[in-house]
Amino acid sequence: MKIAEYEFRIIHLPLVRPFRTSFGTQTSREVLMVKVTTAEGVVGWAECVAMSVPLYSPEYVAGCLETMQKFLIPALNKIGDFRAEDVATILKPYLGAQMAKAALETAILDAQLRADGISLAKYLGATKNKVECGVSVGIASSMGALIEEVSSYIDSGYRRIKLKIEPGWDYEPVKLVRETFGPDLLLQVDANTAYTRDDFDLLKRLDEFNLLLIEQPIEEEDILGHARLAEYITTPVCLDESIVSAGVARDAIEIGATSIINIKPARVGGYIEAVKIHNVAQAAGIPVWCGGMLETGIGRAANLALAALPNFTLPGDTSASARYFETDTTEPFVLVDGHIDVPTGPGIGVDPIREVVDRFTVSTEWVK
Ligand code: NPQ
Ligand code: MG
Repeated sequence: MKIAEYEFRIIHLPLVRPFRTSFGTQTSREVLMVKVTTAEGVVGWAECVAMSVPLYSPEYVAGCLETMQKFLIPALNKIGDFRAEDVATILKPYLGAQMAKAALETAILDAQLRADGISLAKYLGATKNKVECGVSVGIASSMGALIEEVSSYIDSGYRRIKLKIEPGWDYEPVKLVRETFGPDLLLQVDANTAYTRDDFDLLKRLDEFNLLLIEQPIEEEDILGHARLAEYITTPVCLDESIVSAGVARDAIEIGATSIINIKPARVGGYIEAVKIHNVAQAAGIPVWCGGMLETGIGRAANLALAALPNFTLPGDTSASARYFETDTTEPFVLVDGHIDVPTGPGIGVDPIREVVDRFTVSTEWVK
């Protein structure tokens, strides 16, 4: 396959409500969209999940765009004719940049699968045609606002609630949600690295709430610290930020740092590496679930394909379009009885709505 042109669009989409985590508050989503066109005229799409500012990961929108333009695309152009399966190997000399690499690989894979008439779900090894969905709930402005928001998601049918926590917003809100909605609610928490090795006693207090898991309580590099915590508390520890490759996943499992894994394809360089993590975890008896990065429909479609693999046994952060956006870049994904359908068309199976993308575009660039 030969790529004739890369198109980059930066779009700004307003969020339906501010999303507060331990690392900041987002009120709109800046998204870098990637469109590739092959020499035969087949188009592929992906979105880069990096945020505007390097708060969740070291990557950020402007940096990803520069990395792709300056290093990654020239490396691909030097090879000229390649398959999507070759992209990771071609780009390997350039360190890090998982989100930038994932966006390019996914757009190229989408074009390849459209040309071959195969859906991404089938290509990755999906065994389900719909996936069970959870929702991530930001740090609220008050206890009342929290209960109102969680109530509305439960009423919409979400099968699992994830509360964002940070020091000062942990024990009390979790207790209130557990008491309000009862013992059967699937409930988990995500700290986005907000705690340290000195907070283990505080985190142990959450054991009484029978949580499904605690996600990434301490810093990304401290995998041993997570293993120590996992021995100290009964709530299962689930790594997110720390898992940057299948190799790290294998090691983290082996030392007992993670008994469940949040898989985000963009955090590990793409869907092909994500399937490797799925397989490593499956072989070790470790369940996985699909994370979310406030993707628009383009990224959401691809995540749903991945979440349809057999070891994705817990509901993911693959929420409906309406959780984040009033207007999505594709036809909206809707929650039906707690599930979202996995797209079945070739490639990611959805197309951007031209008029919507144009309306929210703030800049466009092309690279041949
Ligand atoms: C997580 N996502 O699991 C992330 C973190 C996150 C759904 O909780 C803009 C772009 C804002 C990406 C906020 C969820 C974000 C973002 C939070 C990702 O850790
Ligand atoms: Mg997380």
